[in-house]
Order: sequence, then C-alpha cells, then structure tokens
Amino acid sequence: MSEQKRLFFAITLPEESRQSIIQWRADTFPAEAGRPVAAANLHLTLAFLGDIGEEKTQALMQQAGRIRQQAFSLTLDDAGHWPRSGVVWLGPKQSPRGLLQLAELLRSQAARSGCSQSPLPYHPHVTLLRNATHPVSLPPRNFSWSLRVERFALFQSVFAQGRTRYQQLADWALTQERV
Ligand code: 2AM
Repeated sequence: MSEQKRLFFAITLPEESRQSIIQWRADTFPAEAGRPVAAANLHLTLAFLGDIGEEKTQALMQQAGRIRQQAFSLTLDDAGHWPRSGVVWLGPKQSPRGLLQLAELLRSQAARSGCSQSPLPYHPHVTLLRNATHPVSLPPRNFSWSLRVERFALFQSVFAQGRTRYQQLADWALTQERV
C-alpha cells in the first residue's frame, strides 16, 4: 500500500485578512484562552479526507478538477467556542450558497471514495484557537472580514518538530460567470 497522507480540501484566506485576524485575535482573547493557530495555517475546511493513499488522492483530485462552480463572497462575522473539541472559531453568520454547495459536493465525493465524513452538519469555520477547553468569553459581534473566494485547494497536514503545517498540493479555480 502506498504511503498515506492526511488531506483536506479548504479555502485559504488572503494574507491581508490573516494579518488583520491575528491582530484582532491578540486584542480579543487572553493568552490563557487557548493556543493560537499560526497565521499561515488559518483556513476554512470544505471537506476532511483523513489519511488516504495515492490512488484515492488522484481520484479525488480528478473529481475536484471537474467541478464547475461560481466564485462567491464570504463574510466572516461570527465567532464561537466548541469546548469539547477545544476550538474557538470564526465563521459566517450566513453561509453563502456557493460555499455550502462546494463543501457538499466535495464531502459527497469524499464519502463515495470511502473517506468517512462527520455525521455532524457542516459548519464552516476558521479555527483561531486550539486547546480552548475552559470557558472563553466571546467578543461582541462587531467584527467582519469579507473575502472573495475564487479558488479552493487540497492540503496535506504535516506534523514535524512538534508543529503542524499545511502544505498545498493542488488548487482549482472557481468560475467567474454564471454556469
Ligand atoms: P478544525 O480546525 O475544526 O479542527 C485540518 O486538520 C482541518 O481538517 C482542520 O480544519 C480541522 O478542523 C479539519 N478536521 C480535522 N479532523 C476532522 C474531522 N474528523 N472531521 C472534520 N474535519 C476535521
């Protein structure tokens, strides 16, 4: 069997938004709230694939390449805390239809390829803090980052020297016109 890699499809955030988000995070959450995710690692997952081999990866990449879907805008204006997973997150109050469609398609393609998908409903989010298992006070919802999503990508999660790093393996463009 070929070497397995831990993979997921996600949307990256523009550098400018990432910098602004980490500044806001530093101003908003005390150090004891949780472990901040590195700026370079901020992303919004569309579909988690788990540890998979080369053959399955190639099949899923081929299917991803056939997706024809329009680009969309996304506003990150909501935050929350999931104490059980120890995650403090940023997300949209209202998920754009394009985002839900894209995630749904990638998740169903993943499921059909045997990548088990969480039975929980898809909740788009950017993880800001990890190990946040104690109560965290959330800020008033007076923040907002808007971005245009024109691409999505396949990432590998690499754990080395005590740190997780996400390496982009491939990416695909969304269309600019109505399909
Ligand atoms: P998280 O940020 O909420 O932990 C890489 O690990 C990405 O895949 C992260 O965005 C992570 O979500 C997500 N992820 C990890 N394990 C997952 C799982 N079992 N189901 C869904 N998403 C998962």
